[in-house]
Amino acid sequence: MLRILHTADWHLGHSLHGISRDEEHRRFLDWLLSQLQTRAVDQLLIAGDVFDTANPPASAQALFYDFLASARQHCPHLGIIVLGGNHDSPARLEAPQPLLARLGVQVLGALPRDAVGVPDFERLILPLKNRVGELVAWCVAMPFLRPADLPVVTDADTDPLIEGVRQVYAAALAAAQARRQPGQALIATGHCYMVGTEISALSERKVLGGNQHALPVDLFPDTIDYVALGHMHRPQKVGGHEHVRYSGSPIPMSLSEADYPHQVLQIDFEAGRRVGIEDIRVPRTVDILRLPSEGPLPLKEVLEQLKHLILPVRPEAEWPLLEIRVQLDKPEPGLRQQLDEVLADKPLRLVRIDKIQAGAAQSLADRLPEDALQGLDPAEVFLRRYRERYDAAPSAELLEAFHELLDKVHAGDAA
Ligand SMILES: [Mn+2]
Repeated sequence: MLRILHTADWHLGHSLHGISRDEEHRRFLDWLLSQLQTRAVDQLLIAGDVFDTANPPASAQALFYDFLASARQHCPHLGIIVLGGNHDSPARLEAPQPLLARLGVQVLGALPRDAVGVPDFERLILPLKNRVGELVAWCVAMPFLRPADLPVVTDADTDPLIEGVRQVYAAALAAAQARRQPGQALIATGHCYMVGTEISALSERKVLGGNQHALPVDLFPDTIDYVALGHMHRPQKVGGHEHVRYSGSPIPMSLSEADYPHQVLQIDFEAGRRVGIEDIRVPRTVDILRLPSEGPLPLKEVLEQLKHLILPVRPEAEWPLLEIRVQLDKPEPGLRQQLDEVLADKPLRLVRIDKIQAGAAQSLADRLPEDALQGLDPAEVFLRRYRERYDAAPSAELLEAFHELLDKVHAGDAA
């Protein structure tokens, strides 16, 4: 028997419209620790984006290391594998490895290389032991792959990025197969964007230079018993494959992710075979309210609704985050003040006002407060403008073209 818990995309250190998520993360980690104990989990896989930024705040690092130390203390047999995501700094994630190895934690921030810079696929292959110390599975512990990690592919008929990733996985899987004995399971990880995944949230940054490089699911041959993926915040199976899964993030990373089911996955193996996958809902500490729930309404109606809103009393750290959607037919300079007045005695935190100007063809900059505009992702601005203009979502091709342009702009910034 081998029991694995798969999670990803914690984004420790995240803040949403200026509000710290530390308390939500702390509560998630407490809950996770209790799950690891009561479910007698053998191995915890964290498939990338542990931190929200390459240089996470001290509070986020403290949360992470406190969790790892507590896990060691309360679950002495637990193995933990930490993979770098596109948000993580590989070097920063790996820096405490000498210390963490003694706590049963293996960290792979980026594709490992030997002293002369040649990829060392053997180091990606980690043995997984069960409670009684038997080696029952192998894990191809693949972190997020950056373009510089990939071999140079010159075949003009293939996409060099996709083909490069394919070669890296093929080499690593071959190394794992060489060690695998009958009765041992094979597990792989990845932090990547796959063909057939639902691109929904704008908080999911794209991988490998754009969504056009979505990876095909046949990257993972049937010899693999389970693929633990990170990067997409909505939990999902890839291309209908039961065993190729994104766990999703444990807390919503943007207001638009409020309705996702937030969960971790438990996968059980018996004699080298996968015998069950269970999703375990993460309890939500802080609710996200988007009002009016039926969509933007005129200010008078919005104020009336808010006035009659009844909410349970909670500690301030648990007050719901509120987005208000209001329809305006003229500029309302006193808007924020009117909303603040009606919300003054409510246990709520207003984080965003979505103002829809009836009819007027204005720029987003005119109808959003400056702080809201700065908080917007360029892709979100594009999507909103497109929706305003054509009353529909842009096609996948158009979105890809947009991301390609965005990459070129960013590449120009970096140069
Ligand atoms: Mn990611």
